[in-house]
Amino acid sequence: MAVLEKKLTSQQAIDLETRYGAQNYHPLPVVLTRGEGVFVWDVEGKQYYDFLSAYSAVNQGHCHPKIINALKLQAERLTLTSRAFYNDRLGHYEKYLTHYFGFDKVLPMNTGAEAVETAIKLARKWGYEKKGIHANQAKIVVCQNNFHGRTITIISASNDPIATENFGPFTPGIVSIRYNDLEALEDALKDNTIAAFLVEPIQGEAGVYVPDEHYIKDAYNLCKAHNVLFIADEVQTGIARTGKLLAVDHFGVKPDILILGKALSGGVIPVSAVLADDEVMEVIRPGNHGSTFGGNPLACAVATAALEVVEQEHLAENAERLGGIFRRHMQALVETTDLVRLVRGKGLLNAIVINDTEDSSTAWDMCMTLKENGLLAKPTHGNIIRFAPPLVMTEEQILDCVDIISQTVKTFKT
Ligand code: IF1
Repeated sequence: MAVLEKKLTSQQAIDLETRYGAQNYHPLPVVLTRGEGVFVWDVEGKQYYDFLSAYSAVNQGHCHPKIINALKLQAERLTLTSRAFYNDRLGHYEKYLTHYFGFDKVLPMNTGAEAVETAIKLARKWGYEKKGIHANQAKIVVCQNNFHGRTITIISASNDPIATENFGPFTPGIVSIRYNDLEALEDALKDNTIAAFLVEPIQGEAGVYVPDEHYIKDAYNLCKAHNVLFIADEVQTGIARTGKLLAVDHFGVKPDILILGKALSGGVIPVSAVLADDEVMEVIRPGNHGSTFGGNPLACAVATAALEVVEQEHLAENAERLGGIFRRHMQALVETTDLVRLVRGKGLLNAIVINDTEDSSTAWDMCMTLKENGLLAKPTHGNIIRFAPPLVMTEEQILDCVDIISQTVKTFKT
């Protein structure tokens, strides 16, 4: 008989992770056991609003029944064939996904970092075979304070010491410039060995930095003028999170390469994707790239359901509307206390900046009190708290959360 797992207390679960797990995170001390929609519950049965959504992977809400049902049906039929053979799900999914986002082709992968690596390889190969850059000279331009993942090549583009210290040597061919600075980009693009510009349309991890209104469009135009590919990393900002299907839709740009992840699967299993038109994607030929699980039938079924939910439940429109309500109430809070300097964001990707030093514990302490008050959020970079609930929230729920946040902030003194 299967040994029934003893029900753990929160502390017991935390102790197990401390004893047996690599300490590569510093989680908030809450142990979750169930999720449904906008709510999660800890092992003691306490209910919380999830205001992080697994960093925008659970846009459709926890355990969305339509997505879970698609998972179950496919899981009992065929989960993985590898790409050594065809299967009856991948072509269907590729057609659905490319039409959904308006590209000719898709290269399916699993995690966001893998998709970013894929985009970098694709851009370099395009640089050699289409732009005529000399062998091994291709460069990629990235922005300071970016977050694109944690592989060696991706952290080679990072200026965050915690992400890079003692992981060298780093991948060459990466040029880092200031975000939201068109002159810096124009200057970098004078180098004719630049193959691509890789950018987050809104910098998530850096603290939800929304660039100037024309930055993304002008950056795209600069790239076109210099025969450089524009790569949008929408792993966090995509899939309706910012109030449009893609964050680039706010700026009227269709990227040459689009990177998706996280909520592409509704947070059910890892699914990512790189989309491009034929002129770019045709440089990839059999054997150049791939992954065991890339485009597996289970991922195809789950991602199709996850995207259908986005469309059928009008999640982008909901994020746009509720995001506006949320920021208006947060702005009212900013005006009543010195403790919160500002609120910024788009759709339901928002953040408040705490009026304290980066190394202060105020933001963390605030998140600990929010937890006590039934709302889970986590600081990013010291004094910034990101607020990113599932996009299935109702107006009543977002107003309830505004109350929790406002009441919590007011218990802190400047
Ligand atoms: C962690 C951060 C967010 C991403 C963008 C690619 C990836 C991510 C724009 C890589 C992943 C995740 C990683 C996760 C926490 C979270 C995160 F805090 F790390 F930076 F969201 F801001 N591009 N972001 O945001 O995707 O390989 O993780 O699937 O590492 O703890 P991944």
